[in-house]
Amino acid sequence: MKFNNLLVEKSDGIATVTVNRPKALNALNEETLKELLACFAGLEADVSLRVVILTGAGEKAFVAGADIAAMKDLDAVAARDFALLGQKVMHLIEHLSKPVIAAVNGFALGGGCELALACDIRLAGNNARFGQPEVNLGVIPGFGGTQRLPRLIGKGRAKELLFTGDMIDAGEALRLGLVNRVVPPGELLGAARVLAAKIAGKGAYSVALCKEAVNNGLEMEIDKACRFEADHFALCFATADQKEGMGAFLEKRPAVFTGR
Ligand code: DAK
Repeated sequence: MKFNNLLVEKSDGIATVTVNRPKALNALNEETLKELLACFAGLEADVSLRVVILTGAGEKAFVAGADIAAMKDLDAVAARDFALLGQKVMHLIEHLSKPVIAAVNGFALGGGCELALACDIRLAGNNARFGQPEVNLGVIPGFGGTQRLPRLIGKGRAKELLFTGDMIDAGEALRLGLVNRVVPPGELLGAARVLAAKIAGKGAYSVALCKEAVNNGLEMEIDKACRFEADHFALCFATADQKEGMGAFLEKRPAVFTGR
């Protein structure tokens, strides 16, 4: 599929999706959100894919937010539709059966920070800047920022970022647990690919079940969450990858997983 605002490249079971509106610092307008929806739906259906990397075009921005020019004159109904469209994208990424790694190569503000938050793992270039500056525009985050940010870094820290609209650098984001790792900008995509390749070499089904168990379990009471984990653990025993993984260990050879 051809997109106006996205670049998609696939190799060795890894897809790299680049938001490509560098003149607007990759801001998310309606068309870009709809393309992200179509793109990730296609990635979900592609059984040859193991991991997705999401990044922004150019050296300045991952995504500098929802498109302010496109939002300025919305009425309340259109604003709600726009927020729900963005939330659909975040939900699809968060629940994709394949891990999604955000490679944050500059500004990740507002909807851009929310996009990174919907990913499973965040790597940042040391030029990355994060923030939820919506209060500077007289609005609140609309793509899940008031919910995912406190779940990731804690209520008090999230509230400070949400109430002040302050921008933080990559080092502070690392200290707060907002990103997993910070690397020099020139090494960011390489680091994301190394991590993606490592994950791609594991049993795809077990990785997908890990993602599902973490995502769903965190919203449950602990005993129910552990039962949920046990059921997912049991499901692994219906796969060829479980036989291969355990067999290979006992035969003292590397496992070759097929994702089945
Ligand atoms: N939207 C549209 N255009 C943007 C943009 C954005 N978010 N960010 C940057 N641009 C455009 C600039 O207008 C400029 O365009 P030209 O003037 O060249 O045509 C170009 O990108 C380069 O930007 P700057 O010239 O400003 O570059 P600087 O290096 O000087 O500054 C910056 C970079 C990232 C600090 C600055 O551009 C900036 O502050 N950008 C805005 C960041 C921001 O406020 N992001 C949050 C957006 S609000 C909701 C739904 C969704 C949301 C909320 C509610 N509901 C419906 C309830 C989500 C809200 C947001 O994400």
